[in-house]
Amino acid sequence: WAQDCQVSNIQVMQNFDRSRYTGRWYAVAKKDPVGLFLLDNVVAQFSVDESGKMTATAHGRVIILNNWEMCANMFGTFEDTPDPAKFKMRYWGAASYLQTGNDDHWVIDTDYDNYAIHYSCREVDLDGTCLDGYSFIFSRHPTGLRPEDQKIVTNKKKDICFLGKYRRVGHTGFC
Ligand code: ODT
Repeated sequence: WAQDCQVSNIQVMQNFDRSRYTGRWYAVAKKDPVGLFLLDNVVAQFSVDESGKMTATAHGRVIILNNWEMCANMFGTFEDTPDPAKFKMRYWGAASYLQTGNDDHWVIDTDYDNYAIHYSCREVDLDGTCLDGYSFIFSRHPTGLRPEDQKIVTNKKKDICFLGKYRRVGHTGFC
């Protein structure tokens, strides 16, 4: 099908299995939203609680008040939707001056063991395309994506109309 960049037509992971998604994911690339927050050294840890709800923690280097660099510890709870791969993520920081919000959180694709592609559109334009969104490419490996996963990820970046908009997310040990 022709890729038309309509947010409502974006294909997400089929039969998403939240329990296989649990554990640590290293961000290797990010497409930033307007007013970016997490800069680098981003690691997310997903869990499923007793009631089956997905939760997560994340940390990453941020700069707040324009010049104060710190490691932000963040928390998120995920509200289910009729599509098992689409969630609403409510998030907040360990400290009150960190960002809070309620974003869409879609899992576009994952093999659970190596790579995952996350997508969030914060603002849909009048024409149905995404005006302000962000996306993380995650790897189970702190060293990055395996060569065999890179093509899959590139294709998915194209499908979500973010190809060429990512930057590499480094892991320097700051957090
Ligand atoms: O960094 C930005 O520019 C915007 C994103 C800020 C959201 C950070 C909230 C993290 C809350 C804990 C959840 C972890 C799950 C992370 C998975 C994907 C990225 C939100």
